[in-house]
Amino acid sequence: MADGKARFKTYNHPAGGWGAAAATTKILLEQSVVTKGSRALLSMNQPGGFKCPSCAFPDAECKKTLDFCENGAKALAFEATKFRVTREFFEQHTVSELMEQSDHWLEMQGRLTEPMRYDAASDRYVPCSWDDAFALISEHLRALESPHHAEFYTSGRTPNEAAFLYSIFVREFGTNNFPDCSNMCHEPTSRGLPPSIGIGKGTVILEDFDHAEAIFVIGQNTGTNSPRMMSNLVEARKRGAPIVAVNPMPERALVRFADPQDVIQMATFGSTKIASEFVHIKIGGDLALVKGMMKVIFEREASGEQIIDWDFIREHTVGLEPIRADAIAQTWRELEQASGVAEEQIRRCAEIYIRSNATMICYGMGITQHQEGSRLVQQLVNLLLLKGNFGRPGAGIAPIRGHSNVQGDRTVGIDEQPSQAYLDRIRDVFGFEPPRAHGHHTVETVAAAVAGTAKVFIGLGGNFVRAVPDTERSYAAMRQLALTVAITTKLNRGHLVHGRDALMLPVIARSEMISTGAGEQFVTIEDSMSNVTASRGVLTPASPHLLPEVEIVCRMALATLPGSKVDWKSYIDDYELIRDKIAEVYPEIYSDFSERIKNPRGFHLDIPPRRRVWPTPNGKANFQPLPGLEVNVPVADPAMLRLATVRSHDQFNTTIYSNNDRYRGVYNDRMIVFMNADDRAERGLASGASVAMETISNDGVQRRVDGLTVLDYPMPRGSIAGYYPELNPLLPLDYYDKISGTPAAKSIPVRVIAA
Ligand SMILES: Nc1nc2c(c(=O)[nH]1)N[C@H]1C(S)=C(S)[C@@H](COP(=O)(O)OP(=O)(O)OC[C@H]3O[C@@H](n4cnc5c(=O)[nH]c(N)nc54)[C@H](O)[C@@H]3O)O[C@H]1N2
Ligand SMILES: Nc1nc2c(c(=O)[nH]1)N[C@H]1C(S)=C(S)[C@@H](COP(=O)(O)OP(=O)(O)OC[C@H]3O[C@@H](n4cnc5c(=O)[nH]c(N)nc54)[C@H](O)[C@@H]3O)O[C@H]1N2
Ligand SMILES: [Mo]
Repeated sequence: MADGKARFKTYNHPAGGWGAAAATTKILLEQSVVTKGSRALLSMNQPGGFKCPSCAFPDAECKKTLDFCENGAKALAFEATKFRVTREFFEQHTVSELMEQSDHWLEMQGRLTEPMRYDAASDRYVPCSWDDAFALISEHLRALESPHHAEFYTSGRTPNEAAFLYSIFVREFGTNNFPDCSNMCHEPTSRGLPPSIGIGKGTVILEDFDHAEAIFVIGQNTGTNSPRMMSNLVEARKRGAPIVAVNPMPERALVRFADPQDVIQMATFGSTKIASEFVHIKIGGDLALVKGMMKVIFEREASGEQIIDWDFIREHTVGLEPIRADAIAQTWRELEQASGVAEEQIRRCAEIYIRSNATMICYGMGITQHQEGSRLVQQLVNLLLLKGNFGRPGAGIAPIRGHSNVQGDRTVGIDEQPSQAYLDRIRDVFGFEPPRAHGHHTVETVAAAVAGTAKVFIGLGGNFVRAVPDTERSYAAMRQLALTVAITTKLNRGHLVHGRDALMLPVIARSEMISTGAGEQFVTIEDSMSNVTASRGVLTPASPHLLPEVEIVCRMALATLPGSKVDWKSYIDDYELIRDKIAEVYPEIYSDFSERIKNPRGFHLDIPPRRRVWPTPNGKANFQPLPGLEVNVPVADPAMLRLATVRSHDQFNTTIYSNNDRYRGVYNDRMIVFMNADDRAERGLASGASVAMETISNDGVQRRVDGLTVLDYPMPRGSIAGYYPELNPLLPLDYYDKISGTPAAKSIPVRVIAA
């Protein structure tokens, strides 16, 4: 798959440190943007600058002079690249030829430069004017029998202003079909938390890291996916706060980390041991770990110890008793078996939790991407509630979100299941009657394409076909559509797997300036801890033909909805008018938006559980049950292994920066199966053997990926890992959390067989 030979070399250094510094320089060099990139890096996450286009972790308040990380620098370098995809490029390559290229190759071609339309006769993308592009969209949308035959995807890099207008446009057009990258990501947070605590967002802020007495990091690869959080973990560790890392992969940065921004550590080649407790959990074993910890707590409480915060329980919660009975009823043998963790270690984890007066639980895709992802998130809350770990400094639940504005997009209306109260507000503010029926999430969108009811797909950012499950079926389904529109910055698979008509609409990126008839504009984003801040690009756009996302949304609306009640024209020029409308629709959290955003540090959206106020129907925090110890449908096949599809250190979702994964010791290859040597030997496979993987399912569909290499790796028995998106063909479309719609990408039942 790669240009050279795959290499494996155990990474013995701490994560971060000089390795990260060297990697940053190398990337800027490769994209030929050393001066431009370095200059732009100085503005990233600084007041008056732009927000890092990589992850959603908040930036530190003046703590560091430079607030970016190796992977933020990569995201920027690939956005600011000097390479360009021009009309000449498309003259030279048919779409079928491009389809043969790897995701990495497509990404390396550079930034898109002008709107293009697919020409079936030549199998090429050909230039097309912006006016013609909007006319084609309007023609297709207006020809539909029902507005529900169109699907409007959003990826989480889209800023608030564009996402808000998009949600208004689509609702005025007449549907709530809002598949979103969040539907594959932290939707179990957005759907799981509200019944528990009344809001689908995390409850901690950055300062809480300074007060936490214990931090759990569960199913999240911090050093790679939210590297800026490493500074907080390092500081907490130096203060002596225990950190419990729960992961089937001994992720390097969670074990040891040198802060590349810490001059002393860099100079002395020192590093901080991060996890005081590394819990080598089986895939899907977290439920058993939580129940085991609870069992310890309830049993010790029953024998006279005072552990549980009874004042808090009585005043603020409902539903403790069934949770207690269920935890007590579990046997240690079953808990050990389901978690893969010894009783002794579960007791140590409980001890850390018991001793701490302020516990924070951070979690990522290792928790959400299971068939019971939403209810698993609720179990983490149950654990926190026992000791009143809400509304107190250093305590709370901390979903670590992915895309930089994925949380913000949801806040401002990208929601396929909007509440009736919200729809009433849209009606009152904009004067049209929005559709009331719930729309499609991501999996339902693919299903509608498979069924042939979906006809038009518009993607505001992202790389839908590559991110969704069941690659082969999804590709075939998307190819049946009448029109696909990709509003993007860079070439990706989504442009190549397209409908009969297809458009590629290139946008101004996060790091670039937006100038309109009313002068220079800024956009806003909401990070993973509900801070809203302004983002002002500093670079000249990659091409003079790019448009801002806001303008593209407005012009789609102008072309499609001639009798619209919304003043789309005014929003193209003046983004403050958009923020004023956001304030009108969300007065509780966004009042005085335009004024408050003038604060260079932005502002924090209210999170009622921080004040021990619970916006649930009964006004309480509710313990939520999840019987048993399984978070996935059990499979009765002795050869079955659970596959987690994960990110490497050198990718951002479907964007592959390189074929290396430094911290895991993998170079020049992504077709890897991380596997316990005993599981490998049991299958009669040699170390480094070539293998294939097949999904175990009973829907009669054959799902298989060939060309893989087994790598002996410290995985728990029965748990294996490999890379997303290469292994998405193995993930069945109907294998998802029914509450949130999130595909169970961390627990695919597979067989590994000799090639
Ligand atoms: N550089 C970079 N940054 C990113 C991204 C990127 O691709 N690259 N993507 C962004 C996005 S959209 C997101 S959502 C986040 C994703 O960030 P993460 O949540 O870190 O996502 P993953 O890399 O998918 O891996 C999650 C971790 O879960 C572990 N895991 C797998 N199964 C289980 C399990 O059953 N239990 C437990 N406890 N752990 C398990 C894996 O070993 C892995 O360490 O990062 C964001 N930031
Ligand atoms: N098997 C498996 N599948 C998964 C996951 C997994 O862990 N395992 N993770 C899931 C998760 S958490 C997520 S979030 C999804 C990600 O799904 P998406 O968000 O759809 O995918 P990305 O790879 O982030 O999208 C990258 C593309 O976005 C475009 N882009 C970049 N910047 C901008 C911008 O500023 N504006 C616009 N308009 N476009 C831009 C570029 O063209 C780029 O090619 O994938 C999901 N799929
Ligand atoms: Mo994500």
